[in-house]
Amino acid sequence: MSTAGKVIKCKAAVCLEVKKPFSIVEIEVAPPKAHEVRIKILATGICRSDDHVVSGSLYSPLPCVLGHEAVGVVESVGEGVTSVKPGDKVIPLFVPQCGECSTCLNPKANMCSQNDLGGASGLMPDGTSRFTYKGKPVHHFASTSTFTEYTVVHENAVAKIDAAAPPEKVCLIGCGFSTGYGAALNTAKVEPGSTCAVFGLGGVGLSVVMGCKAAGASRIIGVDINKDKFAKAKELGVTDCVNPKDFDKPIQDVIVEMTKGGVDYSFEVIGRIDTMTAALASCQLNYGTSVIVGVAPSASEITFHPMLLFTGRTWKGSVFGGWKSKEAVPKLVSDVMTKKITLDPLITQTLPFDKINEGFDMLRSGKSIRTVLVF
Ligand code: COD
Ligand code: ZN
Repeated sequence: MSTAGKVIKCKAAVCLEVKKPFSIVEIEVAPPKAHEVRIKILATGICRSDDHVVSGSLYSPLPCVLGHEAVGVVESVGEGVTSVKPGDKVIPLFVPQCGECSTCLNPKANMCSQNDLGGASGLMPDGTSRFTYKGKPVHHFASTSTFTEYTVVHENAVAKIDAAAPPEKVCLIGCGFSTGYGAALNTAKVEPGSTCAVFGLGGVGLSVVMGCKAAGASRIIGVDINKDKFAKAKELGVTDCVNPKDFDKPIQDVIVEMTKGGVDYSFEVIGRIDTMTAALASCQLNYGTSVIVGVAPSASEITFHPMLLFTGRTWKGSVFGGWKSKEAVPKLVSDVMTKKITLDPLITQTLPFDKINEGFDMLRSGKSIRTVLVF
Protein backbone atom coordinates (compact mmCIF):
# COMPACT_ATOMS: atom_id res chain seq x y z
CA MET A 1 0.00 0.00 0.00
CA SER A 2 1.40 3.37 -0.97
CA THR A 3 2.46 5.69 1.85
CA ALA A 4 2.56 8.76 -0.43
CA GLY A 5 0.57 11.68 0.94
CA LYS A 6 0.21 10.03 4.37
CA VAL A 7 1.97 10.59 7.68
CA ILE A 8 4.51 7.80 8.28
CA LYS A 9 5.14 6.52 11.81
CA CYS A 10 8.70 5.24 12.09
CA LYS A 11 11.70 4.74 14.32
CA ALA A 12 14.15 7.58 14.90
CA ALA A 13 17.06 8.35 17.22
CA VAL A 14 16.08 11.69 18.75
CA CYS A 15 18.51 13.95 20.59
CA LEU A 16 16.27 15.29 23.36
CA GLU A 17 18.95 16.92 25.53
CA VAL A 18 22.68 17.60 25.25
CA LYS A 19 25.09 15.14 26.85
CA LYS A 20 22.43 12.37 26.89
CA PRO A 21 22.24 9.20 24.78
CA PHE A 22 19.88 9.24 21.78
CA SER A 23 16.32 8.14 22.54
CA ILE A 24 15.14 5.56 20.03
CA VAL A 25 11.46 6.37 19.71
CA GLU A 26 8.58 6.36 17.25
CA ILE A 27 8.10 9.69 15.49
CA GLU A 28 5.67 10.91 12.85
CA VAL A 29 7.01 12.11 9.53
CA ALA A 30 4.66 14.36 7.55
CA PRO A 31 4.41 14.06 3.76
CA PRO A 32 6.67 16.31 1.69
CA LYS A 33 5.28 19.75 0.83
CA ALA A 34 5.89 21.43 -2.56
CA HIS A 35 9.55 21.09 -3.69
CA GLU A 36 10.28 18.60 -0.89
CA VAL A 37 11.25 14.94 -0.97
CA ARG A 38 10.53 12.18 1.58
CA ILE A 39 13.32 9.62 1.76
CA LYS A 40 13.56 6.13 3.27
CA ILE A 41 17.06 6.00 4.77
CA LEU A 42 19.09 2.85 4.01
CA ALA A 43 22.42 3.65 5.70
CA THR A 44 23.85 6.57 7.66
CA GLY A 45 27.35 7.32 8.91
CA ILE A 46 28.20 8.72 12.33
CA CYS A 47 30.16 11.96 12.01
CA ARG A 48 31.92 13.96 14.70
CA SER A 49 29.73 16.98 13.87
CA ASP A 50 26.67 15.07 15.11
CA ASP A 51 28.57 14.41 18.32
CA HIS A 52 29.48 18.11 18.57
CA VAL A 53 25.73 18.83 18.86
CA VAL A 54 25.24 16.07 21.45
CA SER A 55 28.18 17.37 23.50
CA GLY A 56 26.83 20.93 23.30
CA SER A 57 29.86 22.41 21.56
CA LEU A 58 27.95 23.03 18.31
CA TYR A 59 24.55 24.67 18.64
CA SER A 60 21.51 23.23 16.91
CA PRO A 61 18.01 23.53 18.38
CA LEU A 62 16.69 20.50 20.30
CA PRO A 63 14.88 18.14 20.31
CA CYS A 64 16.35 17.20 17.00
CA VAL A 65 16.86 14.37 14.54
CA LEU A 66 20.61 14.53 13.87
CA GLY A 67 22.58 12.68 11.15
CA HIS A 68 23.70 14.15 7.83
CA GLU A 69 25.75 11.45 6.02
CA ALA A 70 23.39 8.96 4.37
CA VAL A 71 21.97 7.11 1.41
CA GLY A 72 18.26 6.49 0.95
CA VAL A 73 15.50 5.82 -1.55
CA VAL A 74 12.90 8.41 -2.48
CA GLU A 75 9.54 7.32 -1.01
CA SER A 76 7.46 10.23 -2.36
CA VAL A 77 7.86 13.76 -3.67
CA GLY A 78 5.92 16.99 -3.20
CA GLU A 79 4.45 19.11 -5.95
CA GLY A 80 6.93 20.59 -8.42
CA VAL A 81 9.83 18.22 -7.72
CA THR A 82 11.59 17.41 -10.99
CA SER A 83 15.14 16.25 -10.19
CA VAL A 84 14.21 13.02 -8.34
CA LYS A 85 11.28 10.59 -8.35
CA PRO A 86 10.04 7.77 -6.10
CA GLY A 87 12.41 4.81 -6.19
CA ASP A 88 15.56 6.87 -6.95
CA LYS A 89 18.62 6.17 -4.82
CA VAL A 90 19.78 9.47 -3.31
CA ILE A 91 22.19 11.21 -0.95
CA PRO A 92 20.84 14.07 1.22
CA LEU A 93 23.02 17.21 1.04
CA PHE A 94 23.91 19.17 4.19
CA VAL A 95 25.08 21.98 1.91
CA PRO A 96 22.25 22.36 -0.61
CA GLN A 97 22.68 23.63 -4.17
CA CYS A 98 19.69 25.76 -5.22
CA GLY A 99 21.32 26.72 -8.52
CA GLU A 100 20.02 30.29 -8.31
CA CYS A 101 21.71 32.21 -5.47
CA SER A 102 24.90 34.25 -5.94
CA THR A 103 26.96 31.37 -4.51
CA CYS A 104 25.48 28.80 -6.86
CA LEU A 105 26.02 31.13 -9.83
CA ASN A 106 29.70 31.63 -8.88
CA PRO A 107 31.94 28.82 -10.11
CA LYS A 108 34.35 29.38 -7.19
CA ALA A 109 31.73 28.98 -4.43
CA ASN A 110 29.68 26.20 -2.83
CA MET A 111 28.03 27.54 0.36
CA CYS A 112 24.55 27.89 -1.16
CA SER A 113 22.43 30.55 0.57
CA GLN A 114 19.84 27.86 1.35
CA ASN A 115 22.18 26.18 3.87
CA ASP A 116 21.08 25.79 7.50
CA LEU A 117 24.57 25.74 9.02
CA GLY A 118 25.94 28.42 11.36
CA GLY A 119 22.80 30.13 12.64
CA ALA A 120 20.95 26.82 12.47
CA SER A 121 17.14 27.12 12.48
CA GLY A 122 16.62 23.36 12.56
CA LEU A 123 13.64 23.81 10.24
CA MET A 124 12.69 23.24 6.63
CA PRO A 125 13.17 26.32 4.37
CA ASP A 126 9.50 27.26 4.91
CA GLY A 127 10.20 27.60 8.66
CA THR A 128 8.33 24.47 9.82
CA SER A 129 9.24 20.89 10.77
CA ARG A 130 8.06 17.60 9.24
CA PHE A 131 8.86 15.60 12.40
CA THR A 132 6.56 15.17 15.42
CA TYR A 133 7.19 13.30 18.68
CA LYS A 134 4.47 12.98 21.32
CA GLY A 135 2.48 15.66 19.47
CA LYS A 136 5.32 18.23 19.54
CA PRO A 137 7.54 19.31 16.63
CA VAL A 138 11.09 17.93 16.50
CA HIS A 139 13.84 19.93 14.76
CA HIS A 140 15.66 18.99 11.59
CA PHE A 141 19.45 19.18 11.37
CA ALA A 142 21.65 20.61 8.62
CA SER A 143 18.95 20.29 5.92
CA THR A 144 19.20 16.49 6.20
CA SER A 145 18.31 14.60 9.48
CA THR A 146 19.21 11.01 8.72
CA PHE A 147 19.05 9.20 12.10
CA THR A 148 15.51 8.14 11.23
CA GLU A 149 13.84 5.57 9.01
CA TYR A 150 12.22 8.40 7.02
CA THR A 151 13.23 12.03 6.55
CA VAL A 152 12.04 14.98 4.49
CA VAL A 153 14.46 17.32 2.70
CA HIS A 154 14.11 20.17 0.24
CA GLU A 155 14.69 19.20 -3.39
CA ASN A 156 17.80 21.43 -3.37
CA ALA A 157 19.27 19.23 -0.63
CA VAL A 158 19.21 15.86 -2.36
CA ALA A 159 21.20 14.31 -5.22
CA LYS A 160 20.30 11.27 -7.29
CA ILE A 161 23.07 8.66 -7.42
CA ASP A 162 23.80 5.40 -9.26
CA ALA A 163 21.11 2.83 -8.36
CA ALA A 164 23.81 0.14 -8.04
CA ALA A 165 25.90 2.05 -5.46
CA PRO A 166 26.26 0.23 -2.08
CA PRO A 167 24.48 2.45 0.52
CA GLU A 168 26.60 1.30 3.48
CA LYS A 169 29.70 2.60 1.70
CA VAL A 170 28.75 5.57 -0.45
CA CYS A 171 26.93 7.25 2.45
CA LEU A 172 30.41 8.63 3.27
CA ILE A 173 30.17 10.73 0.10
CA GLY A 174 27.43 12.67 1.95
CA CYS A 175 29.95 14.17 4.37
CA GLY A 176 33.21 12.79 5.71
CA PHE A 177 34.94 11.63 2.57
CA SER A 178 33.90 14.52 0.32
CA THR A 179 34.66 17.12 3.01
CA GLY A 180 38.24 15.96 3.42
CA TYR A 181 39.04 14.94 -0.16
CA GLY A 182 37.66 18.21 -1.57
CA ALA A 183 39.53 20.32 1.01
CA ALA A 184 42.77 19.04 -0.57
CA LEU A 185 41.66 19.08 -4.22
CA ASN A 186 39.31 22.07 -4.45
CA THR A 187 40.15 24.39 -1.55
CA ALA A 188 43.92 23.99 -1.17
CA LYS A 189 44.42 22.82 -4.78
CA VAL A 190 47.39 20.70 -3.70
CA GLU A 191 50.00 20.41 -6.47
CA PRO A 192 52.15 17.43 -7.49
CA GLY A 193 55.36 17.21 -5.48
CA SER A 194 54.12 19.37 -2.62
CA THR A 195 54.48 18.83 1.11
CA CYS A 196 51.33 18.70 3.27
CA ALA A 197 50.50 18.41 6.97
CA VAL A 198 47.18 17.03 8.13
CA PHE A 199 46.19 17.78 11.75
CA GLY A 200 43.73 15.12 12.93
CA LEU A 201 43.59 11.63 11.44
CA GLY A 202 39.89 10.81 11.94
CA GLY A 203 37.64 9.92 9.01
CA VAL A 204 37.74 13.44 7.59
CA GLY A 205 41.50 13.88 8.12
CA LEU A 206 42.22 10.56 6.40
CA SER A 207 40.07 11.74 3.48
CA VAL A 208 42.23 14.88 3.29
CA VAL A 209 45.23 12.53 3.16
CA MET A 210 43.59 10.64 0.27
CA GLY A 211 43.02 13.95 -1.54
CA CYS A 212 46.64 15.07 -1.02
CA LYS A 213 47.84 11.72 -2.35
CA ALA A 214 45.49 11.86 -5.36
CA ALA A 215 46.85 15.35 -6.12
CA GLY A 216 50.41 13.97 -6.16
CA ALA A 217 51.79 15.33 -2.87
CA SER A 218 55.22 13.82 -2.26
CA ARG A 219 55.28 14.22 1.52
CA ILE A 220 52.26 14.06 3.82
CA ILE A 221 52.81 14.62 7.54
CA GLY A 222 50.03 13.25 9.75
CA VAL A 223 49.56 14.87 13.19
CA ASP A 224 47.50 13.19 15.90
CA ILE A 225 47.62 12.74 19.67
CA ASN A 226 46.27 9.18 19.31
CA LYS A 227 49.09 7.00 18.01
CA ASP A 228 46.60 4.24 17.15
CA LYS A 229 45.60 6.37 14.16
CA PHE A 230 49.04 6.13 12.55
CA ALA A 231 48.95 2.65 10.98
CA LYS A 232 45.90 3.37 8.84
CA ALA A 233 47.19 6.84 8.00
CA LYS A 234 50.38 5.32 6.61
CA GLU A 235 48.34 2.84 4.56
CA LEU A 236 46.52 5.76 2.97
CA GLY A 237 49.59 7.82 2.10
CA VAL A 238 50.95 9.57 5.19
CA THR A 239 54.74 9.53 4.96
CA ASP A 240 55.58 10.88 8.44
CA CYS A 241 53.47 10.55 11.60
CA VAL A 242 53.98 12.95 14.48
CA ASN A 243 52.44 12.91 17.92
CA PRO A 244 52.54 16.34 19.63
CA LYS A 245 52.73 14.50 22.96
CA ASP A 246 56.19 13.18 22.04
CA PHE A 247 57.74 16.68 21.90
CA ASP A 248 58.43 19.32 24.49
CA LYS A 249 58.10 22.15 21.96
CA PRO A 250 55.14 23.36 19.90
CA ILE A 251 54.23 21.00 17.07
CA GLN A 252 54.54 23.82 14.50
CA ASP A 253 58.23 24.18 15.41
CA VAL A 254 58.68 20.43 14.91
CA ILE A 255 57.03 20.57 11.46
CA VAL A 256 58.95 23.67 10.36
CA GLU A 257 62.20 21.89 11.33
CA MET A 258 61.22 18.62 9.62
CA THR A 259 60.44 20.46 6.38
CA LYS A 260 63.19 23.08 6.57
CA GLY A 261 60.78 26.00 6.58
CA GLY A 262 57.25 24.66 6.68
CA VAL A 263 54.78 22.78 4.51
CA ASP A 264 53.14 24.03 1.33
CA TYR A 265 49.66 23.07 2.56
CA SER A 266 48.32 22.36 6.04
CA PHE A 267 44.87 21.25 7.11
CA GLU A 268 43.16 21.50 10.49
CA VAL A 269 40.75 18.58 10.74
CA ILE A 270 40.16 18.51 14.50
CA GLY A 271 37.99 21.54 15.28
CA ARG A 272 40.21 23.23 17.92
CA ILE A 273 41.43 26.81 17.80
CA ASP A 274 44.91 25.96 19.15
CA THR A 275 45.51 23.47 16.34
CA MET A 276 44.13 25.95 13.79
CA THR A 277 46.87 28.44 14.62
CA ALA A 278 49.45 25.63 14.90
CA ALA A 279 48.50 24.47 11.39
CA LEU A 280 48.82 28.03 10.06
CA ALA A 281 52.24 28.43 11.68
CA SER A 282 53.34 25.08 10.21
CA CYS A 283 53.17 26.30 6.65
CA GLN A 284 55.78 28.14 4.64
CA LEU A 285 55.89 31.89 4.77
CA ASN A 286 55.47 33.57 1.36
CA TYR A 287 53.18 30.96 -0.13
CA GLY A 288 52.00 28.36 2.43
CA THR A 289 48.24 27.79 2.60
CA SER A 290 46.39 26.50 5.64
CA VAL A 291 42.84 25.17 5.35
CA ILE A 292 40.41 24.98 8.28
CA VAL A 293 38.12 21.97 7.91
CA GLY A 294 37.13 21.47 11.56
CA VAL A 295 34.38 23.48 13.21
CA ALA A 296 35.46 25.02 16.51
CA PRO A 297 33.00 25.17 19.45
CA SER A 298 30.23 27.75 18.78
CA ALA A 299 31.43 30.21 21.44
CA SER A 300 35.13 30.23 20.55
CA GLU A 301 37.20 33.07 19.10
CA ILE A 302 40.70 32.85 17.72
CA THR A 303 43.72 35.07 18.42
CA PHE A 304 46.93 34.83 16.43
CA HIS A 305 49.93 36.96 15.59
CA PRO A 306 49.17 38.98 12.40
CA MET A 307 52.79 38.43 11.35
CA LEU A 308 51.77 34.87 10.42
CA LEU A 309 49.63 36.29 7.61
CA PHE A 310 51.67 39.43 6.89
CA THR A 311 54.57 37.22 5.87
CA GLY A 312 52.53 35.73 3.06
CA ARG A 313 50.63 32.73 4.32
CA THR A 314 47.03 32.18 3.22
CA TRP A 315 44.35 31.01 5.65
CA LYS A 316 41.16 29.52 4.23
CA GLY A 317 38.19 27.46 5.28
CA SER A 318 36.45 24.64 3.48
CA VAL A 319 32.87 23.43 3.85
CA PHE A 320 31.92 20.15 2.18
CA GLY A 321 35.28 20.19 0.46
CA GLY A 322 34.28 23.10 -1.76
CA TRP A 323 32.09 20.78 -3.86
CA LYS A 324 28.91 22.13 -5.44
CA SER A 325 26.92 19.40 -3.82
CA LYS A 326 24.09 18.44 -6.14
CA GLU A 327 26.32 18.18 -9.20
CA ALA A 328 29.45 16.75 -7.52
CA VAL A 329 27.92 14.02 -5.33
CA PRO A 330 26.73 11.79 -8.23
CA LYS A 331 30.20 12.11 -9.83
CA LEU A 332 31.98 11.19 -6.61
CA VAL A 333 29.72 8.13 -6.32
CA SER A 334 30.67 7.19 -9.92
CA ASP A 335 34.33 7.45 -8.92
CA VAL A 336 33.63 4.92 -6.16
CA MET A 337 31.87 2.61 -8.63
CA THR A 338 34.85 2.74 -11.04
CA LYS A 339 37.24 2.25 -8.08
CA LYS A 340 38.99 5.58 -8.61
CA ILE A 341 38.03 6.18 -4.97
CA THR A 342 37.99 3.50 -2.31
CA LEU A 343 36.06 4.14 0.89
CA ASP A 344 36.61 0.76 2.60
CA PRO A 345 39.61 1.82 4.74
CA LEU A 346 37.49 4.55 6.34
CA ILE A 347 34.68 2.25 7.50
CA THR A 348 35.61 0.44 10.69
CA GLN A 349 32.15 -0.75 11.83
CA THR A 350 28.74 -1.40 10.36
CA LEU A 351 26.02 -1.67 13.03
CA PRO A 352 22.23 -1.98 13.04
CA PHE A 353 20.55 1.43 13.50
CA ASP A 354 19.36 0.49 17.02
CA LYS A 355 22.99 0.39 18.16
CA ILE A 356 23.52 4.10 17.43
CA ASN A 357 24.55 4.89 21.02
CA GLU A 358 27.20 2.15 20.86
CA GLY A 359 28.46 3.69 17.59
CA PHE A 360 28.84 7.11 19.25
CA ASP A 361 30.64 5.56 22.23
CA MET A 362 33.15 4.05 19.81
CA LEU A 363 33.73 7.43 18.13
CA ARG A 364 34.24 9.09 21.54
CA SER A 365 36.70 6.44 22.68
CA GLY A 366 38.79 7.01 19.53
CA LYS A 367 38.36 3.38 18.50
CA SER A 368 36.44 3.92 15.27
CA ILE A 369 37.09 5.86 12.10
CA ARG A 370 33.62 5.71 10.58
CA THR A 371 30.71 3.69 11.93
CA VAL A 372 27.90 3.15 9.44
CA LEU A 373 24.41 2.36 10.73
CA VAL A 374 22.16 0.26 8.52
CA PHE A 375 18.38 0.03 8.67
N1 COD B 1 46.13 17.43 18.29
C1 COD B 1 46.19 16.49 17.33
N2 COD B 1 45.18 15.62 17.07
C2 COD B 1 44.08 15.71 17.83
C3 COD B 1 43.95 16.66 18.87
C4 COD B 1 45.05 17.55 19.10
N3 COD B 1 45.00 18.48 20.06
N4 COD B 1 42.73 16.50 19.43
C5 COD B 1 42.12 15.50 18.78
N5 COD B 1 42.92 15.02 17.81
C6 COD B 1 42.66 13.94 16.86
C7 COD B 1 41.87 12.77 17.42
O1 COD B 1 42.69 11.84 18.06
C8 COD B 1 41.21 12.20 16.17
O2 COD B 1 41.98 11.19 15.57
C9 COD B 1 41.12 13.40 15.20
O3 COD B 1 41.84 14.45 15.81
C10 COD B 1 39.68 13.87 14.97
O4 COD B 1 39.00 12.88 14.33
P1 COD B 1 37.49 12.45 14.63
O5 COD B 1 37.33 11.03 14.22
O6 COD B 1 37.14 12.84 16.00
O7 COD B 1 36.65 13.40 13.69
P2 COD B 1 36.23 13.36 12.15
O8 COD B 1 37.41 13.08 11.29
O9 COD B 1 35.01 12.53 11.98
O10 COD B 1 35.76 14.88 11.95
C11 COD B 1 36.65 15.88 12.23
C12 COD B 1 36.05 17.26 11.92
C13 COD B 1 37.05 18.29 12.31
C14 COD B 1 35.77 17.38 10.45
C15 COD B 1 34.74 17.45 12.72
O11 COD B 1 35.02 17.42 14.07
C16 COD B 1 34.14 18.80 12.42
O12 COD B 1 34.46 19.79 13.00
N6 COD B 1 33.26 18.80 11.47
C17 COD B 1 32.64 19.98 11.01
C18 COD B 1 33.08 20.24 9.63
C19 COD B 1 31.95 20.32 8.71
O13 COD B 1 32.14 20.53 7.53
N7 COD B 1 30.76 20.13 9.25
C20 COD B 1 29.59 20.05 8.52
C21 COD B 1 29.06 18.64 8.51
S1 COD B 1 30.22 17.48 9.02
ZN1 ZN C 1 29.71 15.32 8.88
